[in-house]
Amino acid sequence: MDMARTARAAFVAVALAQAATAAGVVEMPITFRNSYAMVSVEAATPGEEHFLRFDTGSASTWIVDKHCAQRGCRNYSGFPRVGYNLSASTTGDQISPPATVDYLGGKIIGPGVRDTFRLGDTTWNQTFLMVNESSWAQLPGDGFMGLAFDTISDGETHTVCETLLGEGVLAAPRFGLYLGTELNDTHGQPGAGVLTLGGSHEDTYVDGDVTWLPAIKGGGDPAEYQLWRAPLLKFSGSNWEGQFKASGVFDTGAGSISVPSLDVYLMYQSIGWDFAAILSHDHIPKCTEFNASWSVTFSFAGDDSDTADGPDKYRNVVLTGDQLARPGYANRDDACWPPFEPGNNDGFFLFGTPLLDRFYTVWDFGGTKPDEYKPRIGFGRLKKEHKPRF
Ligand SMILES: *C1O[C@H](CO)[C@@H](O)[C@H](O)[C@H]1NC(C)=O
Ligand SMILES: *[C@@H]1O[C@H](CO)[C@@H](O)[C@H](O)[C@H]1NC(C)=O
Ligand SMILES: *[C@@H]1O[C@H](CO)[C@@H](O)[C@H](O)[C@H]1NC(C)=O
Ligand SMILES: *[C@@H]1O[C@H](CO)[C@@H](O)[C@H](O)[C@H]1NC(C)=O
Ligand SMILES: *[C@@H]1O[C@H](CO)[C@@H](O)[C@H](O)[C@H]1NC(C)=O
Ligand SMILES: *[C@@H]1O[C@H](CO)[C@@H](O)[C@H](O)[C@H]1NC(C)=O
Repeated sequence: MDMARTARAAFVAVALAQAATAAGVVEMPITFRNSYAMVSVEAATPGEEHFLRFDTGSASTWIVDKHCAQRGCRNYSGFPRVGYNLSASTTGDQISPPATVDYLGGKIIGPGVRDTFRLGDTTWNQTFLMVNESSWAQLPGDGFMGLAFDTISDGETHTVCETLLGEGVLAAPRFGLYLGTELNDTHGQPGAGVLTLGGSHEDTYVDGDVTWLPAIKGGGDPAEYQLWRAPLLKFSGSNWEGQFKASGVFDTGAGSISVPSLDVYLMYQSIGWDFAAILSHDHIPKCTEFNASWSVTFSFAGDDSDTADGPDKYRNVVLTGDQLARPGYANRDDACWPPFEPGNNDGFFLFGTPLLDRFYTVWDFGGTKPDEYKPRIGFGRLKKEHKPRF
């Protein structure tokens, strides 16, 4: 160990800790607990470590309070929870009355607070909801860290990323995500996965080029960036190709690839499968049917999608059959989950972890201030050694 360097590093760390630091790039190792991907952060003074589920499909950051963690909220997760205690923290303040957040799958209530967050050498003031009611009974941790846009965060709170961006702490206005090789349980330690705030690591993880999907606004009046969303123009398999206009939302908090109900039959038809037979259990997909001889391509709009058939009309995200295999369907090791689920009737495709954990993804704001944002989402094929294992 080079002592001179260590001493210098310690000095720099102390200097940085005094201001809202300029660490530049913040690495958050990912721990899987019962298939939930979690990161940890230290909050309050004195600090306590909290495990948070990071979620690109929502924006609020929240932590259960002591009462909710100890008795007040149901916990069927098998993991204990650490609650946040505002009155025990010398740096915490309440900033707003209770807000309610409704998710697909759960609901929370809690007032907004501001307190110190620490990650390695980086210390900053973070706003979040201090939750006293949560229906996330299976959540194997203390809360969420929302990675969608500030425009939809609740209770006068701001997202972790946009807070750090606003403070000038991040080297680049983006985060990079590699979910790792083990996607169920990393046995109390972080696995290989890492969420990188302020940068991304294509050189380490990506084989070939990154495919960038320009993101679009959606919701709000006037329209604003709310979710990581891109226009989907067609999907195609070996058997069928459909042109249409839908929106694709990328959501690390979703455990499936969910297709608008009206399109799900066609989606299966595109790979030569009959969805009716899957529903009636006449076709229980075997894992051997998921092989590299077939693929499904999601074609998103490129930059000049409005100029008819320009060379950059489509940006393709391709999943081969083997990449879609997820064993365990019908309680059988040799059967794999049907790869697409019928979803909502609102015309959007929800791309959850079955797609996102197959790629290195980069979530780029494209600017440091909201009025400068030009967001895009990057997909890079994983190098062989970084592919998830099953
Ligand atoms: C949550 O689950 C853990 C692990 O089973 C347990 O220790 C804890 O008591 C539970 N909490 C509640 C409020 O049930
Ligand atoms: C995932 O981990 C849980 C908890 O350790 C275990 O009960 C379950 O069998 C695992 N599932 C798979 C598919 O490995
Ligand atoms: C919260 O902190 C206060 C002040 O330190 C303490 O009196 C109280 O017991 C703590 N509450 C819980 C539930 O731990
Ligand atoms: C957090 O906010 C408090 C109160 O405004 C301020 O005194 C403190 O310096 C801030 N800390 C950081 C790390 O920005
Ligand atoms: C949670 O806090 C709200 C607002 O302070 C309150 O109305 C509600 O009763 C609390 N819930 C529980 C379970 O304590
Ligand atoms: C590959 O998958 C296709 C479609 O599910 C299937 O018809 C074919 O038999 C599989 N090939 C092998 C070598 O298993």
